[in-house]
Amino acid sequence: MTNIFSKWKSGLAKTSKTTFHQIHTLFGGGDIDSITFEDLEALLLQADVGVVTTQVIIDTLKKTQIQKNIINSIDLENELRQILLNRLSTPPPIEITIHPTIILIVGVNGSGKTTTIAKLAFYFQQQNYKIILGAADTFRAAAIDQLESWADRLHLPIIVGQPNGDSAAVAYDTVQAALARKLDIAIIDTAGRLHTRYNLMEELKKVQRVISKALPNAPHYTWLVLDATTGQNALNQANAFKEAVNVNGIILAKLDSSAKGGMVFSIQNELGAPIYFAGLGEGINDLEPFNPQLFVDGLLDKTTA
Ligand SMILES: Nc1nc2c(ncn2[C@@H]2O[C@H](COP(=O)(O)OP(=O)(O)O)[C@@H](O)[C@H]2O)c(=O)[nH]1
Ligand SMILES: [Mg+2]
Repeated sequence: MTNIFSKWKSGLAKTSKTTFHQIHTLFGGGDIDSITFEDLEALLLQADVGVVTTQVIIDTLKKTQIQKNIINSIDLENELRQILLNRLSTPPPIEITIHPTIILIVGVNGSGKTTTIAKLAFYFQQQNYKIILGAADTFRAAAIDQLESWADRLHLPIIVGQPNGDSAAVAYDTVQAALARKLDIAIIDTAGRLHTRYNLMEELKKVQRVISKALPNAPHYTWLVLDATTGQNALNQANAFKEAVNVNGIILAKLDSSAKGGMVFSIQNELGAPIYFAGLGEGINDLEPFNPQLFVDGLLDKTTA
């Protein structure tokens, strides 16, 4: 378990060092003075917690301070920790009761989709599920190669189409193959960008529609991969995806490269979808199920240098 904590801690080091550790320093011990809340607000905004969420956190902390008559800043910091924790939810368990369960991965170009798919496949492989990948990002030949090389390394079957081919057809074939081979999970990659004559959201809707023709009620999961380094900007993108395809889960990639990890505190509220996983590095093993306690402890850990 200590291992998992150190993974979260090092994965969150950038956000922690730039802002949350300063929050810890701000509280510093001793009495609370009048500037604490203003400085705290500035630091939360700097961590990309977002204007609305920052205000809610500050207001809640002020109310708690009065209600509980807190005069010591260490006690106040503990209240802040609790307030931050209360804003996050543990994701529901991922049910693989339907065979095959179809997982569609969407997100803008470069957000981390393909890498995340490899990590997810590895994660499910460890649980002895039989997996197939679908390379439905037909926009770039390199994208297909990238997923193929992951499939090779993980010894997984993969369905690929032609570069610039029909991505919905690849998705359909992947579901068909998963059914025919009696596999447990199909994970389907998609493009984050298309040729200008197409509309990405319309294309993704089509992919979803075609998948449901191959298997009713599929895709069972449509997960949006967000690039944590883009902070609050990721939320704007996310809303566009949510409107087009029924996103029912979030994966936060590149949390380790981000100093804007504070975005996590507004993400669930704004998108109304659970954060299932966080990317804490580029390695195959660097995808962790999202854990609010480890996240908050990793951010505010008192031993952070
Ligand atoms: N540090 C770090 N890099 C990541 C993570 N996830 C993806 N990347 C990197 O982000 C870049 C884009 O990833 P890719 O999977 O190709 O994005 P896609 O265009 O959405 O498929 C690659 O260089 C990945 O190695 C992560 O969790 N941490
Ligand atoms: Mg890709």
